[in-house]
Amino acid sequence: MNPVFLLTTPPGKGAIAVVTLYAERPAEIVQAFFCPKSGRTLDSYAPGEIVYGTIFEEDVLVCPVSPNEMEIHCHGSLAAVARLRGFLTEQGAREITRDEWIDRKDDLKTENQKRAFKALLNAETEKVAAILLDQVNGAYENALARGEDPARWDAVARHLTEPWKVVMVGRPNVGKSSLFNRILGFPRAIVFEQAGTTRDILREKTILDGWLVELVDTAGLHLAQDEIEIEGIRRARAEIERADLILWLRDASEPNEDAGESQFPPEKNVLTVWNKADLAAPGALSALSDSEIAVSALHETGISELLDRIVRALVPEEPAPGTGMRL
Ligand SMILES: Nc1nc2c(ncn2[C@@H]2O[C@H](COP(=O)(O)OP(=O)(O)O)[C@@H](O)[C@H]2O)c(=O)[nH]1
Ligand SMILES: [Mg+2]
Repeated sequence: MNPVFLLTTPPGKGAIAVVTLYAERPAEIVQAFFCPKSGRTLDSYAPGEIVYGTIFEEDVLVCPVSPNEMEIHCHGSLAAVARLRGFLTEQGAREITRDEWIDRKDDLKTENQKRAFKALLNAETEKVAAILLDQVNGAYENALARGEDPARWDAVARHLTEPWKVVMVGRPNVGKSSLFNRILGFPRAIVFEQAGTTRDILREKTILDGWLVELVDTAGLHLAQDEIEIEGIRRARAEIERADLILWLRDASEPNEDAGESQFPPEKNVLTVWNKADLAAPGALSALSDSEIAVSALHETGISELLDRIVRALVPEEPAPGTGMRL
């Protein structure tokens, strides 16, 4: 086993840097430059014990993790890490990347487990982390062994690392930007009573029920004269092509008004959102279908129901713990 080491924490990114050394006898390498304060030799410490000491003047903690693995916790500055790197290299240890480290991990047997582990290191929500951890522990291989077909979870699996795309379209002034801000919970987009306020695409990442979502506000779809608006509409169409869900906003105060373009690609998931429900005529919203919902972005009514509907449209069935997914 040739000695190698990994910078677990990128230098300069934290107060403490953690460097992990893998070797036949890691203590022999580390004691060349590390002095335990106790005066004992490093190899007299058992795995799990923490050893306080110094590398020249600098305070360091050394943790024997297992017979072949030793962590060194030093100051996180670029200079301190560069010096430690130099010492380890002088002792014949080679630095490895995170990818090489994952490839060497012998508890990760399959490519799916390795991909899950890489994704887990960057998991953004507890829900995503729990699903990825299941895959690290072999949920996908177990599902195959039970004769199940994990392919039905492919879309969910893909969106553990790449957000679901939810695109808001509709005529100018129906309240797309108001609703965009409401869902995000902060005033990201400019809202204005004049049509044509949003001309470019606005996108913002958010989390809905633990799932990663990219919410996209567009210029709307309508016949425009001015060239900037026309380009905005062209961009909105491009977003529609890539959407996992389209929120088609309609104005509940003018239900009979021409709704603008409604020819979405047939395979697309579309939820019709009647906004400005506060201005709707009595009874106008009483007979909505399963693919319609009424809200008021201004008065914040119907928003939590809308969020539930968005989540159920994206992930119709919540995966049970232990569900196998192909990454
Ligand atoms: N009464 C009412 N007004 C709204 C509602 N949502 C948005 N508005 C108003 O409609 C106008 C256009 O809103 P905006 O979000 O800019 O529409 P967009 O052009 O579709 O992005 C603004 O004056 C908003 O305050 C709502 O639910 N009820
Ligand atoms: Mg707008």
